[in-house]
Amino acid sequence: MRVLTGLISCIAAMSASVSFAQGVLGLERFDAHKVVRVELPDRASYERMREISDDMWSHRGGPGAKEFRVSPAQLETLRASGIEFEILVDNVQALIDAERASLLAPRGVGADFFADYRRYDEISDFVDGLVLANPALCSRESVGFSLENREIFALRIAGPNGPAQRPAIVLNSLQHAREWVSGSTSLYIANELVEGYGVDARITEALDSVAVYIIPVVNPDGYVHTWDVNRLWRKNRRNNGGGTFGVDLNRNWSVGWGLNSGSSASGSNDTYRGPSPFSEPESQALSSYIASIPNARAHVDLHSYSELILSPWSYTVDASPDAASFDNLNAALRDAIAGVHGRFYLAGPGGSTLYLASGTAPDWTYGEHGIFSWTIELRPATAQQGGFILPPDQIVPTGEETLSAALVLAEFAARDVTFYDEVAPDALDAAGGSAVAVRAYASPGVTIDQNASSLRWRSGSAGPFQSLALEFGSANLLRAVLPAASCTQPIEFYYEVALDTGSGVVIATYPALGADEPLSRGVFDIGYSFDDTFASDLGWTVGAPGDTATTGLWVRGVPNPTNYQPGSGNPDGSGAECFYTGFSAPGAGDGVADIDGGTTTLTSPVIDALAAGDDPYLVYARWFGTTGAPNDYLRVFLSNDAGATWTLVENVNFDARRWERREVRVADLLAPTSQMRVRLVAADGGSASLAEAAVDDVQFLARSCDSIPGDLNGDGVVNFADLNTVLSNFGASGAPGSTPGDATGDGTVNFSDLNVVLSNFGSTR
Ligand code: 0X9
Ligand code: ZN
Repeated sequence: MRVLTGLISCIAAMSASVSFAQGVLGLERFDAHKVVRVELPDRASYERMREISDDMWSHRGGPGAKEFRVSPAQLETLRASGIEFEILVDNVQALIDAERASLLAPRGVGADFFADYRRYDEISDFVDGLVLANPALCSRESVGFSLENREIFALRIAGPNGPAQRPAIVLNSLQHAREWVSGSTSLYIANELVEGYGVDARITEALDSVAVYIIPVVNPDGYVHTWDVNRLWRKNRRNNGGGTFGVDLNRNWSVGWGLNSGSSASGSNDTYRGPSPFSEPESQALSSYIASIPNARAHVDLHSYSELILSPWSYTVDASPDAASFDNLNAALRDAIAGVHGRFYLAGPGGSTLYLASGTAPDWTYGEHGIFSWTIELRPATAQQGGFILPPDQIVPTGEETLSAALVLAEFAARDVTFYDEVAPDALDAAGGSAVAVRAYASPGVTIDQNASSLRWRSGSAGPFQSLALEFGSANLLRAVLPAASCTQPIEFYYEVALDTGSGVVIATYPALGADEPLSRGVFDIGYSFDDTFASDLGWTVGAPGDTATTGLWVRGVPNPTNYQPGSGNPDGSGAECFYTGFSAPGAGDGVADIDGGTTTLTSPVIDALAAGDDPYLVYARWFGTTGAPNDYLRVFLSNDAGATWTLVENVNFDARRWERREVRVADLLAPTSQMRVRLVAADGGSASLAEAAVDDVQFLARSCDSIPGDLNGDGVVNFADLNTVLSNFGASGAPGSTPGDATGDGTVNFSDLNVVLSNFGSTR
C-alpha cells in the first residue's frame, strides 16, 4: 500500500505542477486585503459588520468576537463605522503566495500524500488506489455529479468480520471549496482506517462493528476553482445570473432553509442559499446518498477553520430534543481531540454558541433522519495561524486528532445505548431514601422501553437481585430511590434498560457486566447536622471583602439553562433550587450574565458539624462551566472557627459542566467543630471567558451502624414487619447473609430466626 501511495503521489505531483501552472494566469488576487478581529457585542453590530464584508472567516474567541476579510475599501468603511477591530493578517495575498510557492516546489519521489494539499484528480486517484489495494475493506461508490459534471464519490470502509447490516457513520468534507484541510482530513481518516485494520485493535474493532462512509469532495467545481482561479472561493459554481456565481451548499439543505437570519437571498453573497432547498445537484446528491445509507447513526460535516465542534441546531438558538445527549457527545469529541495534540476545540450547539446558519447539512441529517450530526471546524484556531490557508505541515496533526474523534463516533454508533454520569452517595442511608442515578440515551433508531427497565439491587453480595422502578427525568436521567436496608452489609446494584432496536428487544446494563460486576455502596445510619437543598434561605451570605466580580454574583433560585449553566439544581438531590452565579435569560445565549471582573463569594451560616456525630462528612454537589480554564475557577473552602481561617477543599479550575457530588471526611482536612462554615469562591480570571458556577445539596452528616439483632429491614426497630419477613419466608434457604428472613445468617429461615426476632421484639437503636 505504501508503495502504491507513493507512486500515485509521484505521478500526481507531476500532473499537479503542470495543470497548476496553467491556472496561475487566471488567479484572482487579494493584495492588501486584511483579516480583522472584530468585537460584535449584539445582533445589530453583527449585521452592520456583515454589510461591510460578507466574508466571515471565523467565529471563535468568546462571545461576539469574529474574524472578517476586508478589502482596502472595506477597511475604510470599517474604520468609519466605530466597530472595534484588530488586524490579524496584514496581507491575505502574501499567505496565498506562500502556499502557491510551496505547492510548486518539487516533491520528492514517494512524497507522503499528506505532506501537502491535493487537487481534485489526485484525491480521486488516491481513493482508487486505496480500493485497488484493499478490495476486501473498501469500495468506491458514486454519490452523483456536480453542475460542471464532476463526480462526487464516496469511499465505504467496513471490516469483513462484522454483520452485513451494521450501524454506519458518515464523514464528508469540502462543501466549502476553500476549506482545503477538511478534504485532507477526511482522506487521512480513510487511509488510517484502511491501513490500521488488522493492525490497530481499536480500528479493527470499530470497522468490524460499523461501516464508515467518507465523501471527500462534496463541491468539486468549487474546489477546482480554488486551485485554478480564486483561492478563497467558498460556494459551488452556479451561474446565478446578473454576473454573480455560486450557491453556498451549506445553506441549501431543507431543514431550516430560507431564514434571513442565517443565510442570504442574494446571489452575490457568500452565504447565498439558492432559489429553493436542494436546488443544487451537489447538496441534492449528498442528501440522497446519506438517506440511502442503512442505519446511519452519526454524521460529521468537516469544515475549517476555528477549532469548533458544533451540534444542532444551527438555524435556531433553541435547544434540540437531544441536547443532553449532544452535550455528552460534544464533550467526548472535544476530549478525544484534545487528547492527541492538546488542542481544545470549543463545543456546543452551533446556533447558540456561534451564529445562526440556516439550511445546513447537519441540521438536515439530524432533523430529517435523527442521525446525530455535527459541523467540525478544523484547524487553525485563528487567522493568525493562516485561517483557510493552513500550512501543510498541519495536515497530519489535524488528521490525527480528527481520527480520534471519528473513532469516538464509530464506538458510539456501535452501541445501542450510552450510559454516563453515574452517581451514588458514598454512604447509603439505612433508613432508605438515598437516590442513585445514571444518565442513558439510546442511539438513533433505538428506543428505551421505560416500563421494562429497572434498577436491580440487593442487600449484601449474594442472592437474587430485586427490581426497583426507575424514574425517567429530563437530560437522560434515570433515577431510583433505595428502600430501607440493613446497615450491616452493603447494597449492590446495577441499571438494566430494555432497548427496542427496531429488529428486536435487547437488554443493556450499567455497569456492562450487570449482576456479575454490580456497583456497591456501604449502608449506614446517617444523621444530618446540616442539610440544605436551598428550597428556603438558611442564612447564606453573598459577598466577602475583596470580591471584585461585577456581574454573575451568587443568587439562590432555579437557574436558566445555557450551555454553561445548568437548568436546574442537582438532579440527584431534591428540588430545582440551588445557589448559582449570574442570571441568564433562556435563549439569550451564553455569557449574557456570566461572572465578569473577578471573584464572587458565597458563605454558609455557622454549622455545628458535631450535632449528629463526632466524625462528620461534608457533602455537596457542584457545577462549574468555563471557557477560561485554568484562570477561571470555583474554589471550595471549609472553616472550623466560624470563618476566621479557611482550608481549601478543592479547586475546580477546569470545565466541569455537570453536577458532581463530592463527599469529604472533615477530619481529613481539619478538626471538626461546632463552629464550621463552608465557602465557595467563583472567579472569572480572564477577560473574554465564560464562567458559571452552582452549588446544591450541602450537608454535614455522620455515619454509624448500630445494628440490632432481628431488625431485618434495618429500619431501627424490631417489629411486625420483621416478624412477617421471617414467617413469609419460613423454610426458605439461600445464600447466607442475603436470604430474606434469615436473621442468623446461616442460609435458612427457621425457628432460630423466629427466636431472634421474638426475643428482640420492640428493641430500637
Ligand atoms: O457557516 C458555515 O457553514 C460553517 N462555518 S464556515 O466557516 N466553515 O463556513 C458553520 C456552520 C455551522 N453552524 C453554525 N455556525 N450555526
Ligand atoms: Zn465551511
